[in-house]
Amino acid sequence: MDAGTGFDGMWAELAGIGRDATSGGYRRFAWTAPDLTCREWFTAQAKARGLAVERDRNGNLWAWLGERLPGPAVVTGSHLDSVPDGGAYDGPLGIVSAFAALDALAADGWTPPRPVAVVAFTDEEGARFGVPCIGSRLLTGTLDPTRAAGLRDGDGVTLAQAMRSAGADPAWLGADRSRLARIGAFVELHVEQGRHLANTSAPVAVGSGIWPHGRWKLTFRGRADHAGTTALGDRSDPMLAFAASVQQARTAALHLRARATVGKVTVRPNGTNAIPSEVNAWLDARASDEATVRAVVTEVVDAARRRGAEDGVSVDLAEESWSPAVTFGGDLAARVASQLGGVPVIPTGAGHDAGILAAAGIPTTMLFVRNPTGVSHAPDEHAETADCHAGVSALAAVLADLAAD
Ligand code: HGY
Ligand code: MN
Ligand code: MN
Ligand code: MN
Repeated sequence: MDAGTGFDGMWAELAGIGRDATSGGYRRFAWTAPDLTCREWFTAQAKARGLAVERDRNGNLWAWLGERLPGPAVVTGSHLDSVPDGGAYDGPLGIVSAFAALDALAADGWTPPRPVAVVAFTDEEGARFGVPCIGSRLLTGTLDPTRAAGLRDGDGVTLAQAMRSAGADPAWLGADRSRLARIGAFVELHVEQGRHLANTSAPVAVGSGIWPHGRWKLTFRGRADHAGTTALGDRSDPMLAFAASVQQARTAALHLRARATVGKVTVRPNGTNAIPSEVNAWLDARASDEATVRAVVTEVVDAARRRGAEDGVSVDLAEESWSPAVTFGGDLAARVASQLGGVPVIPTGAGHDAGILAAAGIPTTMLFVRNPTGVSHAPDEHAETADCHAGVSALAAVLADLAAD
């Protein structure tokens, strides 16, 4: 069966959910209406294939083929949620490709000797509640369920409230060790977020690992006052220490060969003619090793505090999430690469649920589909249909190979 047959129809359906007509980007935040519609789509696709569907204690969706078969499960999947104005492929490509790969295998008469599952992890981007990979972190016991339940979105709604509003019970949030123990291998197919493949003839690559990375909240507290009547010498303007932090993030990233981004800021009271009382900014820092990431954060905070000291502005730092460096199981990555006929093996600076499972000891690898723009977390993210089909064929081959163990 041509891998594309099942893919194209599913892709057209899913790509229409949660797309913002103005920006062309997606706004599928965890437990909001677009996310719930995507979940309904997932459930319908699974049922249409006779797969047993379940939502686990943490809100992750699982579609099982041969659930009662003996042996460790081969699991594939990704996420359905997005960043604000995200691209179409980040997450959904892995889900649609998983169903399409099972279609292609079924059409070739394949029946799994072991359980196989498609999983949609909840809230991978952390766009609403601030912590990425909430579903896989809770599954693996690497996120405290009480902290998770109490995480608030920009409107003050907690994760627990959002789950209840969607008919899910947050009381059961927590490590799911028996489920984790059932996973023999995990493969996540994902659009490449970057340009390793863009200038090559390879439509698909294998992931070698994920850079360590984290998120920190910086709080700058000054004193609100009138923009027109307050002399400069009388101000405690938190915006200045904030500006110093952003400038230092770039300076540090340059000389430490790291990546640092401040993409989210809130200002209180946020008035054109009022000196702010408080600025909150979120730093995303990543590098090839943990020490370098931490060095970036230290430089940023030190620069902010130097400026803050001049203005009587305090600077507080809170680590919101940490994702350790991950090397995908050497034998699994090498095996997948050989299975696919020697495709490139590339690292990624992007975080994934695959990284969380790998860090929990699950044999894990990733397949990346070429992105000609290299752009991600933006509407210009793209993958050619032919490359998506190549990804489906590669995933089908890998799933069959792993299930044959
Ligand atoms: O932020 C990331 O690295 C991923 O796309 N969630
Ligand atoms: Mn992403
Ligand atoms: Mn992703
Ligand atoms: Mn006034």
